[in-house]
Amino acid sequence: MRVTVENGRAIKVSGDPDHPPTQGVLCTKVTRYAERVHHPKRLTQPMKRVGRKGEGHFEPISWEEACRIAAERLGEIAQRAPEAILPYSYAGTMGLVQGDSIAQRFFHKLGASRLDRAICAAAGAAGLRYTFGSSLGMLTEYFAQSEVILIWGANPIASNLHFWTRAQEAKRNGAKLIAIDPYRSLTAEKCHQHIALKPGTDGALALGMMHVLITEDRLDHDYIAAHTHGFDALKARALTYTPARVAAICGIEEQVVVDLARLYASTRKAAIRMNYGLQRVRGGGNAVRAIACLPALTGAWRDRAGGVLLSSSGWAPVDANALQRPDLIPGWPQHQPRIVNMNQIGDALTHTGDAAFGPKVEAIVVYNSNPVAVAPESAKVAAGFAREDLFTIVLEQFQTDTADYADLLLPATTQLEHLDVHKSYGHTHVMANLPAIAPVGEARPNTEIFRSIARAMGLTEPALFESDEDVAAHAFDWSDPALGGADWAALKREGWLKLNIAEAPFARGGFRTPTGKCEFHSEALAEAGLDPLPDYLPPHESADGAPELAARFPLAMISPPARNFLNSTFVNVESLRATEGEPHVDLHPADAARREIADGDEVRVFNDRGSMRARARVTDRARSGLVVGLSIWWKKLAPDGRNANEVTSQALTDLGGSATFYDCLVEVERA
Ligand SMILES: Nc1nc2c(c(=O)[nH]1)N[C@H]1C(S)=C(S)[C@@H](COP(=O)(O)OP(=O)(O)OC[C@H]3O[C@@H](n4cnc5c(=O)[nH]c(N)nc54)[C@H](O)[C@@H]3O)O[C@H]1N2
Ligand SMILES: Nc1nc2c(c(=O)[nH]1)N[C@H]1C(S)=C(S)[C@@H](COP(=O)(O)OP(=O)(O)OC[C@H]3O[C@@H](n4cnc5c(=O)[nH]c(N)nc54)[C@H](O)[C@@H]3O)O[C@H]1N2
Ligand SMILES: [Mo]
Repeated sequence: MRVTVENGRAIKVSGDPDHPPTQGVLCTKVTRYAERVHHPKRLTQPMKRVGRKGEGHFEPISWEEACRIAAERLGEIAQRAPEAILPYSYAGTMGLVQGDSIAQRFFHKLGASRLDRAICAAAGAAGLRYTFGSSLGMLTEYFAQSEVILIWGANPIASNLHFWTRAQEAKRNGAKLIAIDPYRSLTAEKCHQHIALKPGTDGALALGMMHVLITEDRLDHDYIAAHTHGFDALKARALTYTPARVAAICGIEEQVVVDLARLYASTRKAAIRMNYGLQRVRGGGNAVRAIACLPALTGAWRDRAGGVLLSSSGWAPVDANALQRPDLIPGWPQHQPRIVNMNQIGDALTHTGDAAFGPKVEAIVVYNSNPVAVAPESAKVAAGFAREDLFTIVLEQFQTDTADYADLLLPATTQLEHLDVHKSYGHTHVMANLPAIAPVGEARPNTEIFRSIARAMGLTEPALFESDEDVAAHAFDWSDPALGGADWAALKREGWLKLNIAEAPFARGGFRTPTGKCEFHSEALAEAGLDPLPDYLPPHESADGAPELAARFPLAMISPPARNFLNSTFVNVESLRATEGEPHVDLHPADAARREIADGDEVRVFNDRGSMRARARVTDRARSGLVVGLSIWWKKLAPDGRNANEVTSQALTDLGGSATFYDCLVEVERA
């Protein structure tokens, strides 16, 4: 990204035309980044709460005073019960420096609780890890040469524009594009075919495809023999998934399953772009694993335009230990502080503490995240944050729904103001993020805020006081061949570096699993007491998984990203919010008619966990039985002060402990 600066203000951001993966294009929301940075409501001073919790009333204080208050409260708790302190962070910035470097070191040094950062991608990451050994996949540039592209649980026009550019290039060259998504998304409507399966049934569809590949012998036997592990076991499993059975599970036609498998096997230039949308359900880890097995069955990996991509982040040799220093934990590794899953923050903050859970959470420090808006079962999350006896520090750029609950609200810099280094999960370049302008107001980088608090606490551990430059310089294992001998100075100079990865990375095997093969059968899963083979697991909340619940709440709700928002970021940027309008839910005409709901009616979406209001759009974009509420709205910018996470659940996925945002039964009525 290039920034145009005038008199110390960023007036424009634009894509860097020399950067191969993005080719000078920014997505809609990020083109508005300068508007966000200089927004009149940017937080510019440290503040402390006045008035009741959650009211959002603050008064400005000095940084010195803020650090003194933080140091006193955290210091007192750390002496008595360090695990009563909990950090909470995720995707505000995914930079390696402003994400989890000094912050993690600080919490490790205190012996605080650890956070399982599983709100987004953990099920898919586990699925890939058990199959390929890491989050590895096809190189994004070669999708342009594919002949068949399955866009599976992904909406790249909204959420991964640079991939969509490649897919369109392939389309112009004659490739066939197939969207697999319960919803006719912006992307699905531009594909040649849209397979609208029931949410959470992707694992069954992949196993049904395998059934056809096996029974019609559309397999690459040499590839399977040389580079895969456990084919006979997988075959036995897949043979139980006849196209008829799969069609019934997925709510699609039997012939669709057969044709999809045949088309997929018709060329080695068959590419799959999965994305995380399909793994936010109970069986998400297994679904990713099943899909990840497909290119090894047909030998698509032999061609650089064949294979599968969910995340490419594992190609970057990030040195997590150097960044985060788990060795700073007192008593490490014998002593391992408890781990709290961030998806269950509602339960964690409302727990009074016992032997199994450990101490009650007394302090939470939130940075790079807006849990009151983004975490599931929001009423519980808000109830937790509303506790008068919880000491809450929020590092933020804006007064978000979460910031309203802070005792201390500390102003943080944006990417234009601080130094960082990034990997990607959609392409295979690493990038330096250099500050373009001075911090706005008194804002400080996350790193500097944690250094300041550590100093006020009298901590002396040198790792807590390393500069951002020093942290960045150690973010990668520079001796890794993927970096081709480069170092931080080179990365800073060039802005970005392409990782050295073979064009067709698994053409000759070389998976990073214990067997070195693509593991259809995983010994590691068996050892963990889990199913060693991929399988279909019905959603927690579905007619198959919970018939009584489904009788009361017959509609499946998903809440994928709106095009103009980035999770809950950008919702407060007026120009972008104006384009999204107001919270909507899309409902199929048959479901609407049954409830006497007309297009444009205000409706209430509800289940036992809570409810939200939205404007109904009656449209066959949603398959029957499905409700779609594009997200993630700031609660306080929605007419009823609520968003989709009022109804989502804290239940976790099969693998990885991920959130199950799209595994959620509701009922809808006219408000
Ligand atoms: N504009 C925009 N871009 C973003 C984001 C954003 O909020 N806004 N968020 C970023 C982040 S953090 C992430 S993780 C990615 C997420 O981006 P994606 O990985 O693309 O995931 P989602 O948008 O969650 O879902 C994509 C599609 O999956 C569909 N889907 C839902 N449930 C199922 C299912 O069970 N099976 C199948 N096959 N499809 C299903 C949804 O209808 C949706 O169209 O995008 C990133 N990019
Ligand atoms: N219903 C529903 N819920 C979802 C999802 C969904 O699809 N549906 N998607 C889930 C997914 S995939 C994800 S990744 C999570 C994302 O959830 P979060 O990680 O909470 O991401 P954001 O909502 O973007 O909020 C990030 C906050 O960090 C702040 N921020 C940005 N940069 C910095 C910085 O440098 N320093 C500090 N201190 N703050 C900064 C921003 O101002 C913003 O308020 O949401 C999840 N929640
Ligand atoms: Mo995410």
